[in-house]
Amino acid sequence: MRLMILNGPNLNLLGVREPHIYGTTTLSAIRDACEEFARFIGADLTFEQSNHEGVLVDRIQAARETADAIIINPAGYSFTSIAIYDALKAFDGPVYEVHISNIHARDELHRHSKLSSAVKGVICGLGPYGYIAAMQAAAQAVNALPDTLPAPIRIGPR
Ligand code: CA2
Repeated sequence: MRLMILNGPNLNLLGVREPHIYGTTTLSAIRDACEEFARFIGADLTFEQSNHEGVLVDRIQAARETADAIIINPAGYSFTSIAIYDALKAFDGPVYEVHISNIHARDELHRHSKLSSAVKGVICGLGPYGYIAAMQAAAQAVNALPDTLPAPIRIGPR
């Protein structure tokens, strides 16, 4: 499975500013954990962060040729970006939206993601572990979890 993980604006500041909201884990530590989990499930991973909406749109478009699933933490663009919404709708594989914090428990400005109706699943409030949970869900969705994992993890209850 080819997996693309995209991170939106200001997530490069994770672990450095506002730890009371977003915790103390840096984006580089999250990347390391995702790379380790990708090796564990045999996935090819690209992991990127951009502060620019157009760059994120370009990456999502490129994923049409290079990825089987997308995981995106759109950060502030969750609440504003029709361009990212349109790009995600044009991707054929499963897309998972991840938020480190529980956006439903946040202030009005950070509560309603415009992108959620363009994705297969939303994970929020699990902290950095949300990325690993999303990777597992993405691999399960495209039937790419290793056979060695227990059936409830690979295929879930039927
Ligand atoms: O919880 C998340 O992952 C968010 O996507 C993070 C976004 C926020 O706008 C969403 O409501 C929820 C903000 C990312 C900004 O990250 C910072 C990290 C440290 C210091 C300042 C900003």
